[in-house]
Amino acid sequence: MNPAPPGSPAFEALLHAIRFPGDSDPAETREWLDALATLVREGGAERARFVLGALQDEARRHALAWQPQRQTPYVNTIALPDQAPFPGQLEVEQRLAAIMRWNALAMVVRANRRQGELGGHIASYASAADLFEVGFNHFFRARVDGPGGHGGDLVFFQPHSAPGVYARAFLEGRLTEDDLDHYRQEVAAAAARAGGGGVRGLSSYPHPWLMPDFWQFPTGSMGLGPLSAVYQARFLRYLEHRGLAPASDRSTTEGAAPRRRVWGFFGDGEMDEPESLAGLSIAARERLDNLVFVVNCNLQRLDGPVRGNGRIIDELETVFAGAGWHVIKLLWGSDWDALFARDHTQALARAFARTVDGQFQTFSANDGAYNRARFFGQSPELEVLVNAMTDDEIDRLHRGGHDLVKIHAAYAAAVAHRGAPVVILAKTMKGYGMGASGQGRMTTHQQKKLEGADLLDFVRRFRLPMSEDDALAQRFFRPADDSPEMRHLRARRAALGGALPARRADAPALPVPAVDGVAAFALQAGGKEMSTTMAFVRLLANLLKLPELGPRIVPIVADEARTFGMASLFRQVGIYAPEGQRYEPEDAASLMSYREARDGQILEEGITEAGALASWTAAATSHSTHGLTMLPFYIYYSMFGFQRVGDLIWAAADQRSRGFLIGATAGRTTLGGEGLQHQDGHSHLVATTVPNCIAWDPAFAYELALIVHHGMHRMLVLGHDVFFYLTVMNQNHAQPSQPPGVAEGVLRGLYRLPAPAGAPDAPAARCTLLGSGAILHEVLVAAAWLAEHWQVRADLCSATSFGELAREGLSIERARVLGGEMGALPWATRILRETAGPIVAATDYVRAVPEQIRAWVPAGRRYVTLGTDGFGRSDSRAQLREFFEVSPRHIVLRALQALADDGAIDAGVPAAARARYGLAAGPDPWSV
Ligand SMILES: Cc1ncc(C[n+]2csc(CCOP(=O)(O)OP(=O)(O)O)c2C)c(N)n1
Repeated sequence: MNPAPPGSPAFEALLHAIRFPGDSDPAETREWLDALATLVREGGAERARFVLGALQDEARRHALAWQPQRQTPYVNTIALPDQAPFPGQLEVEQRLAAIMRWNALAMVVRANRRQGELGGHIASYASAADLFEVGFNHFFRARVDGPGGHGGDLVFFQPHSAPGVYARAFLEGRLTEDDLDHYRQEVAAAAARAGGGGVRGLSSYPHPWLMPDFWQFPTGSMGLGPLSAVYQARFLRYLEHRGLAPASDRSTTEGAAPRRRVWGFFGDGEMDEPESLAGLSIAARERLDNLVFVVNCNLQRLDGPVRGNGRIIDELETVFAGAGWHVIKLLWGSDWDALFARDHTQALARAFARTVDGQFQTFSANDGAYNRARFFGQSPELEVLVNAMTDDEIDRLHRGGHDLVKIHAAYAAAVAHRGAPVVILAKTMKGYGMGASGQGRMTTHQQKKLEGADLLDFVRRFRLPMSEDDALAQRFFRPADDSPEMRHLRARRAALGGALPARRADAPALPVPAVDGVAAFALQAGGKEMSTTMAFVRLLANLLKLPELGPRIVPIVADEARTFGMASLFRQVGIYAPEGQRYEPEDAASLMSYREARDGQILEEGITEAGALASWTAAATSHSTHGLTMLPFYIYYSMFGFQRVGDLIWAAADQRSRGFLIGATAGRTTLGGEGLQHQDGHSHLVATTVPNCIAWDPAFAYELALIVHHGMHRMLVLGHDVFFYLTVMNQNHAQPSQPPGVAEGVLRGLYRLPAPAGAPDAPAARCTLLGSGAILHEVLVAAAWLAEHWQVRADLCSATSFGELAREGLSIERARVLGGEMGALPWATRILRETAGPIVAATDYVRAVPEQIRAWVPAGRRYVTLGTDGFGRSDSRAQLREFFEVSPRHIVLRALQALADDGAIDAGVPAAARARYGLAAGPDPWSV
């Protein structure tokens, strides 16, 4: 019982002591508190904030080293009187949510009953269902074209909650029952389709690659979703500021077009990923109030609690608030309102402050009687709050994230917030409603089965109008078309523009000029000294000047523009900065001055390859997310690409990105002094593992120009969902003009180069040298030495893409074996057949790169590969090429050895060559 009646002096004193333990002068404190209360009452909130700010300033003057706490009590941020009214038909929406839950559950359980290995998740969507449903019914806008239309909101869904999104699409008539029965059975569905069935397989997680008209954003790899969502929101602003997309409503004016928003639904466990938090600062710095994160705080991850001994919501509150986000805590449902209203001693807040998440989880896993005894039984003040409630009512007390009214209020506050991104920390229960075997259990994440009593409990708990039979058989449930549920569902989506998620791929094509119009300098280089990096930058500068294509190009750098000679672009097209340039740049007088502008075109990301890749992906998928084709070129240190942010590249590939990744100063020996952590010898190998990535290692400026042009044609004109990876290097070379007739070979990955000057007409023997990128130049010298020192004639080939040669070879081979088209010859075989003798292939990458074509080398021809396996070193390019044995003398020796092994020259020649060039056995460069 309350020790004193509320309002009495004794009660107030008690309350004060509880709120401010250790107060040495309660009367004085009271005066200050009363003064503040008067100020708020008479001056209003604005005035009160001003005075508190002034006090803080004064406190600093007195060097009090005082800071306001970022963490607030464990209660809802939105007070009951400030809660927006719920506009929907609450009961209908509750029933709809229950149906989604059921169908999602049935989908997983049925798939696993059929084939136990398929997997899937029930518990995550069980916690997220209400959060999704309020979005679908009230907030997520679909894209509507034409006047008065809307570009569509961009929604990132928590990946293992995908069954819930399918369940909704089923009710909306976008998926059939047969489709739901092919959840995680994409191969079987494809086979059924080939046989005339209309069924489609449903991917485990959101994968635009697998369901291109449905999913927009792959989120299956934890952490990439949050990062991508931030950069999507930023890219949306970039398009607006550059005048490429209609400016979004920045006011709250009634009737103004609602702004496009990025909504991101993520797990609380997922927030542990470094990428999840990596974009928080930029989102706040650029005031991205078009971005809402909803963190589904069910307090559990896969193995156990997210923060058993702490409170993840408190932790995330301080992290997000510290980064400058507006934080909305959505912790307790409406049925708690009455308890809070009766809780005059703030016993609830104090009890929450003592309860860690591991304990909250145990409370969710147990029933009302347990919660009465163990939570409310902690003190008389708590006990009295629930003494008029039954155990069942206690059991049904909702967490905020399971209360449609509270969720709606939080979302409404989020979309009304201006000047900062918003995060909603929604407290939910993992496995909500899954009964004694699921809800809040440690093992719930892995649960794929639900049987007998649990199924019936579920149906009862959510009041689903299903027969026991249907429940036990896990039949899908679809209310009649004219039921209030279905009518409401259709009406709400119609009001919000249609179904979602929906991926579109109907952006108009962009014209690509003829290659000689933009790259004559490279095609007719005529021996001019130039590096391929320089050639790339010059080509980019020319493309940027094109009236139609130019504005659609998005140059992206992660603080390396100067390294790659791109500083001139700062002035030419400006660096995107939403606030413009609020300072006089130190180099204002220079022709290449550092120019930031609100409509700047370059995305200068600072030192974040992950952020740069997320920007690149946003631009590379603009054709589908914005119906506006953009063409990003992200240029970076090649070591910090596929290796550093490879998983982001994989996700970009899933998302059907179109654009260019430029691995600059690539190769293990081309970066000279930079050493072990900078010298990349394997990005080309990783690149070949990404199915829609086409990787190129050009040696000459004309190759580079032809390849970039080819890529633009495929991506912008033909609309192929591919992206190009090109390696370029800073080493200057005399650039030849494009020889006649080579274009096809350049673009298929291999072509013959003209014979080297001084090639003997009547050689002692013949061999073939293959090279790519930087090392092709070593190969050219080796060919000259072979002729001059050993009277051996070398046929020369440039291999612009080993990966493409290998892919084509594999396809042809497969078709032959499976009885498809016969007789086609892989391009590599065709070209190499025109050459003679053993073949030596050398690149600036690991040997596995040229090894990819071994199977397509013409029969009977010896094939020797050279490469840069091992850790890099700091030294000059020449020293490094000696060390990795890709210098001319090593290439010559290998060619001679191959000829000797073939019996084409005297067996003693290699020894003579070793003596002549001073080569002897030593440790392997890759030895450890
Ligand atoms: C990068 C990465 N690591 C691990 C996983 C495997 N995984 C999938 S879901 C999951 C737990 C997710 O927990 P949480 O984010 O809290 O979401 P919940 O299911 O609890 O809603 C893990 C570890 C993954 N998908 N991606």
